[in-house]
Amino acid sequence: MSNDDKSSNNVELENEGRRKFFGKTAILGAGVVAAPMTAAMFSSMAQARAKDAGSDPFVHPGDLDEYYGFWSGGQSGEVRIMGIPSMRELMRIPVFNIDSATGWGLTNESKRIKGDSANIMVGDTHHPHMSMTDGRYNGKYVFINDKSNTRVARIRCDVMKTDKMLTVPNTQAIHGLRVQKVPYTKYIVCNGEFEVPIVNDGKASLEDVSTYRSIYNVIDAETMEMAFQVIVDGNLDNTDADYDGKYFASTCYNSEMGMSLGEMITSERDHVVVFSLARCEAAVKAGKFKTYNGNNVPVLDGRKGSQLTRYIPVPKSPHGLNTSPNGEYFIANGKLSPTVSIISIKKLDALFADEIKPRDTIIAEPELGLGPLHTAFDNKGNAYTTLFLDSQIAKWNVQDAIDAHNGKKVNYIRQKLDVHYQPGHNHTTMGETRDADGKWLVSLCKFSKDRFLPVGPLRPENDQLIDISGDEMKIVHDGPAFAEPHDCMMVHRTKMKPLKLWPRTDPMFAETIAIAKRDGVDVYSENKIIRDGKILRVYITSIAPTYGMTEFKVKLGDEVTVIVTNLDQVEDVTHGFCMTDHGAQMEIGPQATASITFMANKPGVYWYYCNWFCHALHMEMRGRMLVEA
Ligand code: RUQ
Ligand code: CUA
Repeated sequence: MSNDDKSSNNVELENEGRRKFFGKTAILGAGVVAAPMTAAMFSSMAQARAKDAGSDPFVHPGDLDEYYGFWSGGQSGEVRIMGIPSMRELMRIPVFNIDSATGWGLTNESKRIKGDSANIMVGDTHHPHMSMTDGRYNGKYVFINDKSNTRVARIRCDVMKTDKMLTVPNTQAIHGLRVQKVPYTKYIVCNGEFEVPIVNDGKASLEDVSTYRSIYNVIDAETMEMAFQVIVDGNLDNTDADYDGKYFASTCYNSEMGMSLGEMITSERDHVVVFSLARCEAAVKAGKFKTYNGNNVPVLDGRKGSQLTRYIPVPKSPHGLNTSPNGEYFIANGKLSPTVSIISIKKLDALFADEIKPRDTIIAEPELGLGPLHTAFDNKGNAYTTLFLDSQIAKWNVQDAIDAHNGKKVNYIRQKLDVHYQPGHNHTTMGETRDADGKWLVSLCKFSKDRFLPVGPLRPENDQLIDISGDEMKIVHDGPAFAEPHDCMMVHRTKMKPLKLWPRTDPMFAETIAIAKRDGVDVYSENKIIRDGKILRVYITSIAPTYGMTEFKVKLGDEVTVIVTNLDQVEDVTHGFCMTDHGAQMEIGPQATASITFMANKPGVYWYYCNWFCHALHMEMRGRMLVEA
């Protein structure tokens, strides 16, 4: 994958080009002789607009959003791209689900990416996070967890498609997920939420839970293979990384290792577990690990007393874990406690050196309201915490909270804003990086209740956009969302470099091209059928509005793979391929190759057609397959 490809284009340049074009047509249309707008004029206009962008969420038709938002699609198993501040949904990226529009999960290319879990059609995505360099988004990848099937996937941001997927072994239900921020995203870290027998072969019981473990998972971000795992005490919920490349921290809500709700909430305190990356890496190097369940993933023991971890007691059942963008604090959100716990990252060296006690790292525990779940940050030292039970966002000042903890008479609460209703995650623009800019806050509300027209018993959620550029938070938009967007992230468009056309050498379909080569077929020029016993490969090209092959014959019982190569070099001209009555359809982007396999088990004539509107003669873009009896 190369971002230097000709087809790549920076969004800023793209935008400028469009405006130039519109400027010219406007001038011609009015018949007025005027100098065309220069790029410099446009950029100064854009700058002027950007100055008050914080107060105007309205993105006029033809204008582009300032930020990309990556939204998890919850139980839909997908990820969505939003435009911020318009809150328009720009695209959906199928990940763990199957997708009728693109053929994701059905095409051979996507099945290869899904690998050993290709037969699993569902997912539960929670936490999308972008790769970073030195604590700043680098626009390369977005990583996403699948709680329901213990997986992690990677999305390539140049094509906005999933390109890697990993089933995490030895654990169950990947929940919290984050990336290493500094020096760059070498690792993705994620929490195995549910405690299960470490050797889960059916021999453990439901009564004796002494072999049950929870595991912290460290994945190599480039290869998307397991680097190592760490066994912990208690379960794990959410996690985050520091800005020094030294520590990761996770919340634990079930330190009791209880198996029922009652057992899970008995103790007054749970904990945050902090992992020392250097110590873990050294332990792996020194071979101080075990392996389980027949795989070779190094599993370290980070339970209490280990040199790899430290356990910091915090009030009962904490949930979100958020690092402040100045790199100073891990903030654990109380959930059942009305407080958040501020952990000083500076003090962790001393804690790991056993010079101080775990609770000494907590420099304040401000009370914010009922049900604090997650905290976001601006660039002015303020934090924004969702209060699930109060249906509010509390804006508070971190330094004032620390001062108040030290006895100073100061009110650290700046504002409480009603949101609608029961917020889970919230997120600020660029707020999980050094570039936090304090412009927009999104509150992902779990219930919409009366905010939209009723649509039956199942209601959408409500993603609310809040202007935080001034002293006062203001709700400016209600956004209905189907299937729970647990979490999101928002990145400035200047960080992104999406491609317009697929590079012909793209790894997404490299294996398909290699199969064609073995068949002696050049997919860019040839339309050919290769028969291999009862297995048939049908190579078809497409240029709007025709396929390169408009009829072919197969025999009843053949396994047919249709490989379509889209020769169009025009951006936005996507073709489809659908074989009627065979459950087979897919998208083929400009310059891409895609393939799908089905059984010819019904005799007769079947039309195949292009199912993505591509041309005035799109309806005519079709051909016939005869399945001979
Ligand atoms: S969790 S509502 Cu799945 Cu991110 Cu907190
Ligand atoms: Cu090709 Cu529609």
